[in-house]
Amino acid sequence: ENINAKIVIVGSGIAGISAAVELTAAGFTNVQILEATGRSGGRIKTGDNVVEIGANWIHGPSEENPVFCLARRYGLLDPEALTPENQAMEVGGHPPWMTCLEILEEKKWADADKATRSLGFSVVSNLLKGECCVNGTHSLDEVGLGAFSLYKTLPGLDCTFPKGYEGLIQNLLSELPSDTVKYNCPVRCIEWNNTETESPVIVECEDGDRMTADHVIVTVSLGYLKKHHSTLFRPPLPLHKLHSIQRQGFGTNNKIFVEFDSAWWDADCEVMHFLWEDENSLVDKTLDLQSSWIKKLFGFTVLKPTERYGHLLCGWIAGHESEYMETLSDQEVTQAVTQLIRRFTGNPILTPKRVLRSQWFHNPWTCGSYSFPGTGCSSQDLKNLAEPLPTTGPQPLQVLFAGEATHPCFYSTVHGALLTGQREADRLLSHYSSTSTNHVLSK
Ligand code: 6YU
Repeated sequence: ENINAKIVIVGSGIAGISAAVELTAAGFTNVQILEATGRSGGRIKTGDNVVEIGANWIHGPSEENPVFCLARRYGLLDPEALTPENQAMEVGGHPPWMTCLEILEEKKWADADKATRSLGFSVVSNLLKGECCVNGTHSLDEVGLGAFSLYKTLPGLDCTFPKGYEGLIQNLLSELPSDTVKYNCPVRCIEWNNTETESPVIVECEDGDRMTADHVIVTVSLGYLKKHHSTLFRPPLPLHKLHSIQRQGFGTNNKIFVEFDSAWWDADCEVMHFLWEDENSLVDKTLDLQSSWIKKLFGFTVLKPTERYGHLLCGWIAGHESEYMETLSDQEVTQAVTQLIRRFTGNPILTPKRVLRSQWFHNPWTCGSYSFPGTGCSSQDLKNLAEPLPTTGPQPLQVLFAGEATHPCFYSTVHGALLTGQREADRLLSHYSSTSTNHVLSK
């Protein structure tokens, strides 16, 4: 059955694309994605040498994970990732915290000499920096513990896409009519509740182009919403929704890739952590960013296999220091990273061949990396973020909301984002199936 309702989707990331695929497959014939940039994928972005600038892993690759199922269907995974053993692996939580708890164990702690205590603090401080990267936050003080427990992990040992995460995007796009996505078309304003036009929503693009729609699915990042909500919606968002947008956290996690001609680390090395002797208190001091931003980098992971990546390290850095790093020139970042590596190895001539960093905070269409539950944020806030406008009345569901930050337990992930696109498509589907049932009944 064909459904003619005009649907506009703002954003061609995984949430927008999954909504379009679902709607198109269900018979909606008038689906248009408007994308601000010249490419699809948003925070899924693969660079040269299969380097992932954005999302890296399938978190919890097992049957319940729709990204895993799609990647398997499209033949995008290594054989190891498909094994039942890999899918059954329960990683749960963060193993380094065991070390952390052991260090802090009361008796050991009380008996420890000054140097051991100081080392203990340096280790904990480093683990906290890593945890800031996982959460995409400046400091764990900004993360609400109540909502933190909402995040759900799935079984399966995290795996990557050997040919790049963007393969998933390309495969999904091939399921859509070729003109579904309009590129370089930033949406400036969504006017809803219009009574003069036949369709209740008018979408205005940056170039002044205006189009009407029956429903608009907004998939822009939470960072973008926080910054632009007041101009993006006319009339403005209801206060309860706005407050939830403000309460939910959105921060920065960036990667710094560093390539060498040959490996100076052991063949079995997977991750290197940098511990600083002077970090013997866990208080977040506002340091001189210019001279000490690099200390926020918790360490490097070694990209494997070498045949695929060469001798490549990936550094991780979150928070304000990460945002400051984005403002530096390539040369300044290279210099800071080179100094760091020389200092920690004691080798004064180690020189990277190439350095490449992500800049998610200054990307005007993302404004950061991903969401985290802010302090004071509850599961009700997550519900409010996903709530469509309006929910009732003669013309409900004019503006719908999808995107990673709107998932109640898989926020900050690709599978979470994908499921939210499907959720909003399903919402429209059931709306139309119930309205058509009404027609049948009223005949
Ligand atoms: C995952 C991973 N991963 C690393 C880094 C980043 C992210 N994620 P999009 O932004 O993609 O799409 C919106 C589109 O809208 C976009 O194309 C815009 O250009 C467009 N747009 C904006 N404004 C517009 C306008 N006005 N008009 C028109 N268009 C407009 N996820 O599963 N595995 O390894 C990582 C990682 C550096 C930046 C990640 C990872 C997050 C995902 O990338 C992200 O959720 C989705 O791609 C978002 O898709 P979307 O469609 O919603 O938006 C315990 C506990 C705590 C909880 N956290 C633990 C989980 C850890 C999360 N891990 C992440 C880690 C890494 C390394």
